[in-house]
Amino acid sequence: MSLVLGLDSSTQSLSAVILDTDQGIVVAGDSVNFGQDLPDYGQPHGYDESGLRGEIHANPLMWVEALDLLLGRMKGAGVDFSKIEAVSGSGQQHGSVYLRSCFDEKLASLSASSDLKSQLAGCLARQSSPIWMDSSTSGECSEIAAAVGGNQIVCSKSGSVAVARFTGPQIRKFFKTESDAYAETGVIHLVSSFFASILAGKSVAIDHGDGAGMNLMNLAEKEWDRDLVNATADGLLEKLPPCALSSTKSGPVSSYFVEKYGFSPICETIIWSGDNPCSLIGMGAASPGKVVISLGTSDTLFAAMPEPRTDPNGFGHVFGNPAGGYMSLICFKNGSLAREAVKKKFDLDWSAFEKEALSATPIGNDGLMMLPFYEPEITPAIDTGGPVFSKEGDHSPEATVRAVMEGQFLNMRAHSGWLGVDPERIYITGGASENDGIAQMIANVFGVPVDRLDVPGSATIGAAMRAAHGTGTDLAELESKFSQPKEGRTIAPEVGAKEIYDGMIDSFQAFIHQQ
Ligand code: XUL
Repeated sequence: MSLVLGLDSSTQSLSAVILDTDQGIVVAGDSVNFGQDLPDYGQPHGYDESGLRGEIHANPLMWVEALDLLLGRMKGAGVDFSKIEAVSGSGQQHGSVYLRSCFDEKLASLSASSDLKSQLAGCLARQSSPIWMDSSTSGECSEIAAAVGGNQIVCSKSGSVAVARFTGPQIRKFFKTESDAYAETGVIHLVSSFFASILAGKSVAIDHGDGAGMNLMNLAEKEWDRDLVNATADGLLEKLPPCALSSTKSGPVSSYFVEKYGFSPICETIIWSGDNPCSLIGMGAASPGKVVISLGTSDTLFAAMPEPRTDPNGFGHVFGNPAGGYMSLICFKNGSLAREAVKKKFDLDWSAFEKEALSATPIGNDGLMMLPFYEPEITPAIDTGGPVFSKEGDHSPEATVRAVMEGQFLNMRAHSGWLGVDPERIYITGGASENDGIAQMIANVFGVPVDRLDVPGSATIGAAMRAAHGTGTDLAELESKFSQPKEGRTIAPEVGAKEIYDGMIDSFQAFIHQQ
């Protein structure tokens, strides 16, 4: 028996899974929902909803408290952490945590008789963490791009044009608006490297997968890019942890976890990566060929890339592939948030959402199109102030359900052409991927069969697979055990559907451009 632990700190929850890599089975798992389990933070969806002008932050102490809660709950349920041989994790991308210089020292002397939150609270140089949903830094993006000679240069160096949610522009805003707190900051971590540091009991590196989502890392050199760093904020290089390969070991787990939860003192920690790079591993898509759509708070479309290739329109990104090489990613902010908004408006349950609405309406929705941008969208970067319909009037719940889904996946199709891949099959993951109606919609819009994997939670599974890979297990062997499509659940496109969507894609794009 060989057990590994994977953790995933996503927008709305912190989840854990334990894999037995010899037997190829999931042996335990649990999850803490920030809004439901830690209501005192007043962040029902995992972030502060009162931010102005596109500012979206979360409380890093909530994440820290969730870690104690999750491990305590699992231990209480009988999980024996002493058998875990390695641990790694996955974090929502781009979010950043600002820590005083005492962070490292504090981590080395954590006492198991207290909790993480009360011991780490004093280390925060900034009380809140900007997360990936933040769109408040367009001014800083322009300043960074101008300082290095334009967005083409930012993109050729970092794999993305300067992007509002990326960490560099967020750091620049902090540097400009809270210069004293910036000066007091000793180290800036991503969500992933922050958690990895807590587990290792010392400040650890940022991996190439998540590091590429900062507009600070030089993609070719896999090191901080001096021009980008200097264009972002004074003295930043000294505040950044090193960049490292995703498979880097960071030593045995901190004694805090040994004493409090019974981990073995020789349990190895592997640095964490971003949720999308971890999902690439969990989906068995580390080698080029598989296209994945992840349906979470955000919807993303990603694939491993043989060579880095950037999006001429500036929406797509190139990140490091945790297995080596590169991956492409396109992120759509209005994922489950938009689907939930429609469900809530009409008080629908999942079966209504899935079946009745789609069977009651024709493919193409009689020409009714919707831009489902409840929140300012990332791809395309547009703020419509809410959903926009192509026809006026009161639309029925059924037509609205179809409209939100057709809008989401037509938008995805319209913005993924630059990848230059013509998938023969699409693999889907994330909470909403279990919904057959959504799976059918994706199959119809893209005109290819859609598959789901046997085990849910590809980011968490991918994190656990990375823990095993980092300690010597062959990735192909792990994929053959944990990344297999669920038998009998392939969804084929309906006859004639693709042709209808082929005919709609130009008018959908024109509809976007009218806004
Ligand atoms: C990717 C992105 C989101 C977050 C969500 O660039 O911003 O998918 O990683 O957790």
